Amino acid sequence: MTGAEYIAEFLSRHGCDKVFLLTGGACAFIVDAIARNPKVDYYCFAHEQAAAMAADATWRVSRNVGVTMATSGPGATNLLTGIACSYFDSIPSIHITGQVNLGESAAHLGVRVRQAGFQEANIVDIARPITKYAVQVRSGDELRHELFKAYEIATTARMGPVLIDVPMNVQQEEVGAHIDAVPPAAGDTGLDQEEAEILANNLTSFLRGSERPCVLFGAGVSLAGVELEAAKWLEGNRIPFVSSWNALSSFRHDATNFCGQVGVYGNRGGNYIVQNCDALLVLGSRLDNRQRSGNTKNFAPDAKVMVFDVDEEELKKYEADGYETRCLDLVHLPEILSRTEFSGVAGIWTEYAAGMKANYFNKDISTYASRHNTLSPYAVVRQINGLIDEEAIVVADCGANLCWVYQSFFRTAQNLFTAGGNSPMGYSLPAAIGAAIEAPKRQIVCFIGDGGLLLNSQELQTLVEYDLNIVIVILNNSGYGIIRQFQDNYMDSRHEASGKGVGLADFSALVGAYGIDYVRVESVDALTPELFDRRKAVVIDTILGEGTLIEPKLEMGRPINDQFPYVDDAAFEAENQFVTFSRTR
Ligand SMILES: Cc1ncc(C[n+]2csc(CCOP(=O)(O)OP(=O)(O)O)c2C)c(N)n1
Ligand SMILES: [Mg+2]
Repeated sequence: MTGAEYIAEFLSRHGCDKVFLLTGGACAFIVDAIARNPKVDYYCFAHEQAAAMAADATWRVSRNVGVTMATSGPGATNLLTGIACSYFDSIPSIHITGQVNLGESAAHLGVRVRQAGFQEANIVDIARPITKYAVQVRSGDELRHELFKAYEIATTARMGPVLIDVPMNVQQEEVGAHIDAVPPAAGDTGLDQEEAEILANNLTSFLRGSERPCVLFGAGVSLAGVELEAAKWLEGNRIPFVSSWNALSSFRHDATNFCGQVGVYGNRGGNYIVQNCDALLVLGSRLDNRQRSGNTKNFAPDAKVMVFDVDEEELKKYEADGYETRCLDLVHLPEILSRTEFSGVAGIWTEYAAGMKANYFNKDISTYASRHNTLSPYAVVRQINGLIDEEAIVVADCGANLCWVYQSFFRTAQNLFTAGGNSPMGYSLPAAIGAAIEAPKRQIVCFIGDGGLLLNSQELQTLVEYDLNIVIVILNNSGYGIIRQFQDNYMDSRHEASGKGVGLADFSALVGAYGIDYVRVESVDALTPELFDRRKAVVIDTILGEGTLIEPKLEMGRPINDQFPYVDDAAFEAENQFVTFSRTR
C-alpha cells in the first residue's frame, strides 16, 4: 500500500466512510486512493471551510468522526474556521492536508524563507492553537504511527479536532499492508472505587447542605454519552435544572423539572432560578460569559457552586470565584450519581421553580413584532417546530436568528445544534449538508440569517449535486440584526457596517440560480405542512421587521436575572424572593 492508500484504508476501518473535501494537487493522490477504496467515499464541497463545518456536524448527528481533506496552502488555511468550531465545542474530527514534497519544503532548505514549495504553508503551526493535536508526518512509518495516535487523541478524554499534514512524497511511499488498530475509547479505564466513593460523598453533602439546589446541565454530559442517565437522575430527584445552549439537545424539554436555558439570551424563569438558588451543581459546562455574563460575581451570588468537568485546565479558572471543582471524565457520572444519597427537593423551592416555569418557559415572544405588526421570529420557530418530524435534525446559525431558535425551540427527540463556542456566520448550511449526508433518512432543517447565508451560499450547489432535500429557513431582517441591537444600546443607533454598507441579496434570484425552490413567507399561516414534505430542497424566506429584537436579552453590567425588556421593580422583587439584587449597574 502507498501512504495515500493507507490513509483510505485506515479511515474505512475506523468507521470513517466519508471524506469531505475540495481537491488540489497536493492531496490528489489521497483523493484518488479514497475513490479506489470501496469502503470509503468522498463528497466535494465548494469551500474547504464548509467541508470542515460539515465534518463537525457529522459527529453531532451520529457520533461518527467526520473527516476532511484539503490541499496545501490556501486549501489548508480555508479549513480553519470549521476546525475551530470543533475545537471550542469538543467535537472530534480529523483533517488531512496535503503538503509539498519534503524535498521542496522550507524546512528541507534549512533557511528561514517564507515559502519554498508552491502553495507551501506551515499549516501545523497555524492550526495548533485550534486543534487537540497537529502533526506533519515525514515518512511512511510516521504516517502509520501518527494516524493511529491522532485518531485516539481526537476521540478520548475531552475530544477535539486533529490535523495530519502529509507531504506528497509520503503519500506515494510504500508503507506495507498492516493496518494499526485503535484501542477501545478512553474512559473505559474504570473509576477507582475509593475515588467514586469520595466524589459521591462530596456530592451528597453538597446537596444535603442546601435548601434551594439547582443543576446546570452542560454539553459535556452528552459528549460523554451519559445524558439519558443524568436526565433520569434529575427527574427522579425533582431538582430544578437549567441548560447551557450546547446541552439543549441532551434531554426532552417536557421533563417536569427542566426550567429553560440560561444566560445572556436565556429564559427569564431559568435565570431567576439560578440567581435565587443556594447550591448550583454544574455538570460538564465551561460556563462561558454568555452564561454567567461579563461579571461572574453577579452569577448565582448566593450559591455555593460545584463544577464537574473532564478538563482540569477549565476548572482552574474558577479559583477566583471560589467554586468547588472536581475533575471527572463524565462517562463515570452515572456511577457517582447512583451512589449519591439525596432524598430530593420539596416544598417552597420546588413550588417557586414550578412557578417560574409556568410564567416564563416557552413564553418568549417578540413584543417588537406585536408593536409593529410584523412577523415574529419566535412564532415562526414554534410553527416550524410543530410541523417537522420528531426525529428531525435542526441546525441553527449565528446572530439574532440563532437566539430566536434557541429561545423558542421545544426539543423532544430532535437533534438541535449549532457551533456554540465559535459561532461563525454561515455555519448552519454546510453543517446541515454534513448532517444530510450522514443521516440520509432524517429530515433536515437549517435556520440561517440573511447575512449568514451569504458566507456559504456557494454550498447550495453541493446541496443540488448530492440531491439533499434540506429545508432552509432564512430569518430575514434585512441586515445584521444582532449587531444593530448592540449599536442601538451602545452607539446611538449608528448602524455602521450592519445596515449601512451591507447590501441585501435578492434571495429569490440567488436560490433560483441553483435551481432550488424559493418561497417568500410573510405570515405564520403561510408556513404550511407541504413546505416540509421532504420531496425536494426548499428555501423559505421569512420576512421580519428590520428592527426585530432579541427578547429577552441581557445588557452589559446587569446580572442575568435583569434582562431587557425590563420588568417593573415590584415584579423584579417578587420573582427574586430569595436573594436581594440591586438594579443599578
Ligand atoms: C464569520 C463571522 N463574521 C462576523 C461575525 C460577527 N457577527 C455575529 S452575528 C453577525 C450578524 C449576522 O447577521 P445575520 O446572519 O443576518 O443574522 P441576524 O443577527 O440578523 O439574525 C455578525 C456580523 C461572526 N459571528 N462570524
Ligand atoms: Mg439578518
